[in-house]
Amino acid sequence: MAVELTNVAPAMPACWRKETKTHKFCPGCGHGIVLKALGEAIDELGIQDRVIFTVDIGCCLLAIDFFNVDTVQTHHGRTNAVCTGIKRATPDKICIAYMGDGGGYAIGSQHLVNAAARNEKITSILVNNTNYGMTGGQMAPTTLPGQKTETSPYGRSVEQQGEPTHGPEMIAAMAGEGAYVARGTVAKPKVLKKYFKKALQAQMDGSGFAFVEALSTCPTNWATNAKKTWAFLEGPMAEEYPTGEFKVPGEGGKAE
Ligand SMILES: Cc1ncc(C[n+]2csc(CCOP(=O)(O)OP(=O)(O)O)c2C)c(N)n1
Ligand code: SF4
Repeated sequence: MAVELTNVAPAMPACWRKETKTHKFCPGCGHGIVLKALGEAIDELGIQDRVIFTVDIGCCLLAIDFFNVDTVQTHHGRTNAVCTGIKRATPDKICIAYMGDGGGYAIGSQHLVNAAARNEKITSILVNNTNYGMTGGQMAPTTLPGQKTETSPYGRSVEQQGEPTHGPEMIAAMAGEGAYVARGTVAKPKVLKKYFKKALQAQMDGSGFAFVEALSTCPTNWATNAKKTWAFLEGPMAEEYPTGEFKVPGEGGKAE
């Protein structure tokens, strides 16, 4: 359902709230690009009136009033579980879980893994910015080997903290037939939107669990200027985390 907009810039997705406010993300944050791609995907599929959006605690919660859709704020790490409950209670709704890498891969990993194992018919979106953004840049499961954070001042040690989590690879290996799994990046928003559309379509078709990780930027905690922010995203992050489709209903799939 297209919603008539009054004071939204034409480039904004129609499903954004018409009472626009200044967004709350830091300058250069990737969350806004991820959300714009998601909003356009919702618009293009024409599902705004069916969407229920659940947001984790973290900088992702700043998306709570972005879209003109029903939105639920969950406890940190519990977004996939809450989203699953809503979907089971209202199967005709399109339920989207939105979280950070701390929420999804650390405290909430059990919910992500078990939602995938049960092939829950939800769309789960995880923003990988290699740190805990909201709480000041602590090490996350996705922090790169050698990357300095507030809690790894000498760089992440693989010996002590293990290898970074590769979520889509893990979910693709365990989710059942009909699941959709991909990793995109804010460096390629059109491709990211394509993945979101496919992940939403999988839910609309009832085919299986849909999971998209989005590589994103956090210049505030990385302490980077615009040039260094983009260089980190397209250099070390892209190297550690290949983008592409890892599982497509009926097809399989592999990273680029
Ligand atoms: C149960 C619980 N534990 C810890 C916290 C503190 N906390 C708030 S946000 C956050 C980390 C968020 O990081 P991430 O999930 O990576 O999202 P980002 O802010 O980077 O988008 C933590 C640990 C909390 N709110 N609730
Ligand atoms: S702290 Fe990082 S993730 Fe959070 S809004 Fe700022 S740039 Fe974005």
